[in-house]
Amino acid sequence: EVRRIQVKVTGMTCSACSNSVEGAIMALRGVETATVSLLQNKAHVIFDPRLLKDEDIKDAIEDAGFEAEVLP
Ligand code: 9UX
Repeated sequence: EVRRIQVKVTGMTCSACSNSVEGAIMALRGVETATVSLLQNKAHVIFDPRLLKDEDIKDAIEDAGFEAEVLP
């Protein structure tokens, strides 16, 4: 059982930004896949909902220095 979410990420201006967001998400235990689109300002994350909450993903992105909003 996995959960998939899309997160709007604001503040990424180069591919190093999107790589660091991707790395910050992937570093969380329970994340299976994280793909970040610089052009779409979005992250797509697949994770184990027993280990992480949506809010944990948001917090990791914000700790990396970007604004994040989990999309409905
Ligand atoms: Mo390049 Mo992205 O300095 O902040 S990593 S713009």
